[in-house]
Parts: sequence; C-alpha cells; structure tokens
Amino acid sequence: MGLVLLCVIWIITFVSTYFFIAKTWWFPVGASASAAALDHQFAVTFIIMGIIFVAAQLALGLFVWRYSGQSSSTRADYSHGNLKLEIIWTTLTAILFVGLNLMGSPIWAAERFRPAVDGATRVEVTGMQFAWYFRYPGPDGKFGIARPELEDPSAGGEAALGLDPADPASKDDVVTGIMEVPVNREVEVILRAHDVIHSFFVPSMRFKQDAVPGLAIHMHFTPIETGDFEITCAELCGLGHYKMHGILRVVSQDEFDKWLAAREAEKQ
Ligand SMILES: [Cu+2]
Repeated sequence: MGLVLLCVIWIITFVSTYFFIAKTWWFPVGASASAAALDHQFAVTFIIMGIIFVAAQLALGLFVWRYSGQSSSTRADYSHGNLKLEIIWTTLTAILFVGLNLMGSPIWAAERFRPAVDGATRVEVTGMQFAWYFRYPGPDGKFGIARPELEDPSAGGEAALGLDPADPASKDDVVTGIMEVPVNREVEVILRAHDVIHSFFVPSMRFKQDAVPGLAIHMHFTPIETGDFEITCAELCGLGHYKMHGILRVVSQDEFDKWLAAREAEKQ
C-alpha cells in the first residue's frame, strides 16, 4: 500500500511539474517595457518554489513508503517536535518570502508610485458592468468633469461616463470602445469603476490593477510592440463578467494621431 501511495504522489508531482517546465499553458509574449523584468521575477520565484515543491513531495512519498509497513501493534512514539528545526525552517521561509518581495517590489512600485512621464498618452479607463470605456482628453489635454448623477450606462459612450456637457473641457473629450495607443510611448492609465470592483488586465502588457468605485487610480506602462492585445476583466463582477473584454490596439504615433483626429472629427 505504501509503495502504491509513493507512486501516486510521485506521478502527480512529475506530471504537474512537467506542464510548468514545458510551459504548456503559459503567458502570451510580453509586449511592454516592463514585461522582461516581470517575467524574470516570475521565473525566479517559480524555479525556487518548484525545487522546494518537488523536494517536499519526494520526501513525502519516501516517508509514506518507509513507514507504511509497521504493524498496528507497534506503540507509536509521541513527539513534541523539534524546536531547533522549527526555528530553522521558519527563518528560511521568512527570508525566502521577504527576499522575493524585496526583489519584485521595485518593478511593482515603478508602475504605481513613480508618476507618469510628461508627454505620456493619457487614457481614462472606466469599468462598467459589463464593458470598458476609454476616454482621451482631446487637444486641450484636460479631461472634462464627469458627474455621477449624469452617468447612464444604458446609453453607452459619453453619456455612460456622465460627461458634463456644460464643462468646456469636456467638449473635446473622446470616448471609445477600444483602447488605441502609440507604441514606445508611456501610457498613463487613470482607472475608474462605475458600479462594482473590476480588474483591468492586459496579459500581454503584464498589466493588472483593480478599478474601484470612487477612486481614480493612476498607473502607467509602455507598449513596445504594435498589434491587438486582449483586455479582460479579472475580477468577478457579475453575471456578464465573462464577456467583459476589450481590445488594446498599439499602433505607430502617426496612425494614433490620425485615429484620434478622426474620432475628434466624428464628434463635431
Ligand atoms: Cu468587470
């Protein structure tokens, strides 16, 4: 019986480890400036944790097998544990977790605590059951005032965001259903939520942040590849959560300027 259990434990360990090593279900190719550093941090964490996981499972299988043959008449020893061992593994675990956190925190913090550079493309992203809306400030560079009492999600577009038509700064604001940005230029994302908590997730950009009602969360990333990338909502936000996705289209600066000018012209 012990040998059977050992085989089962080891087979589960090796099969599950294989899928991670073979990268069977893995990230899409990283298309932002911070993707390489994030992937490296992820790989380091995974390798360290993988080694510990495999070692622990191998030992578990061995112990199951080694001590399974004892007859039930053998008197069991009571062990109070080993204080020295407990101190050692608790310390090692603490060093590992705090160490990994310290290694990763500069990458994490850079997208949040450093303000976006001057000249970044500013896009206000609003999560709403069950769609994403993107707002650009227009030629004046200023977002118009949006009033909660004017928000009308069923109307879509500008009305959904509650743009105040009386505010001159809102006249040139452009609201779109896809997020278009120029390549190789920082994108400042201003995240808002209309109703419940959503999570703005762009796997290819390695970019993920909750959108919280009542907050305007500023973050930034720099796309380094052109193309269409999927945006999903990574926070269960209601019945239509599964269909809450969008497109991030990264294009050349020229193409972006033309696209934005065309949206601006449509408004007039
Ligand atoms: Cu959502």
